[in-house]
Amino acid sequence: MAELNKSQSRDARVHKTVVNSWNEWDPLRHVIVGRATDCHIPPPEPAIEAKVPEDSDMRGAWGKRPQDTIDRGNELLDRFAETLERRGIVVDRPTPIDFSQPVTTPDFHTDSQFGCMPPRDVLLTVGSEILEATMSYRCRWFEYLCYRPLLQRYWEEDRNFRHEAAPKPRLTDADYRADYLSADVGVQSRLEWTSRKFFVTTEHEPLFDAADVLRMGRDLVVQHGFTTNLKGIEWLRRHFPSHRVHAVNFPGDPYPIHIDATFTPLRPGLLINNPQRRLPNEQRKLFEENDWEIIDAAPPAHNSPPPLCYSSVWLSMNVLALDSKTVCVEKSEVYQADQLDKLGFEVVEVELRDAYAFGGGLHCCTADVFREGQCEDYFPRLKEA
Ligand code: DAV
Repeated sequence: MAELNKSQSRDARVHKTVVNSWNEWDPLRHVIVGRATDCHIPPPEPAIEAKVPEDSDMRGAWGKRPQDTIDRGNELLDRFAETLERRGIVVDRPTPIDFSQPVTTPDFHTDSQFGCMPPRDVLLTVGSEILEATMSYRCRWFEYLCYRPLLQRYWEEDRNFRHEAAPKPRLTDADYRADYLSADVGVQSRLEWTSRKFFVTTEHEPLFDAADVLRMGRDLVVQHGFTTNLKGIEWLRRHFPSHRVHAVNFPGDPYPIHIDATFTPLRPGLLINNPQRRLPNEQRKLFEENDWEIIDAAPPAHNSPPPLCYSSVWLSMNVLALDSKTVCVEKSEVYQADQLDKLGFEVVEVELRDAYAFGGGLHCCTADVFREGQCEDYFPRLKEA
């Protein structure tokens, strides 16, 4: 075996895929990094109308994104993948489908799909399982297909790997509150609605995006918002009976999708929270009683998102921990980098801002396959699930 040349040894390593990841901070060894290829701005649909900010340049625009921006996005994603590989992390990439294809199911129609830049939204890795989320946008219903070549390979290579898929939702109009469909709801009404958990998604059927879930060992912390409803959280609770599943919500966010620009664990005992979207006091107890410190995240370095971007400026805190001492931060996010540096982390600068528009930041564009470590209890004062 010592005689293997480089490409053979790489093959040998690839054939030893093991799926295992229990949290957001143990040493990362194998990850999926998304692609910007063929990414489309999807046509209007209820969930998207609710999320695209009222003053966004994306309102009314849809279709394939300009090729030069896709090329630039891919260049940055490829470089990020190389940075991870240089640190010894195995990186896999999705296989884009033709996102220009319309989708018609017995229940809905959409004129195009979205893309496969943010695997974090679709794939939830819990231990030796990767679970395909229900998703909650019609244009993202088939996005799991981009990851099937990888998941099938993992299934062949790792006999303990559990490949699971949550029940595909119907996504009829019954899943969405018509109140949100008016283009001029106004930010004040949105803030009032989201603070009382009146979100665009109804409780018609279980809905969740994987990026609403934080993995913290035995505990899963799930954001209730536009992309995950209470039935989705209940579905996760029944699906992971050995875990404790906690619903959280963040008043202050007029467009609450995905937890990873709002509440970011960095290492056991330390979380940063978006200061404009603070966890309500009642919900802080869970963390404080178990010796977790929640501190305000540093402000973003930018006043507005890049062009044609869904996400807010708070992608600044959408960081990827490589282990509990090392964190990847977007290169232009100098305040976030400085805060992490002062907290004692090694900061790895990664240029990604020109790829944000395709689906998010460093955490969004990755999905864990393998982190060292096992399932631990970081909330020892909680009673059994
Ligand atoms: O702040 O716009 C972005 C999350 C992307 N996964 C935000 C949330």
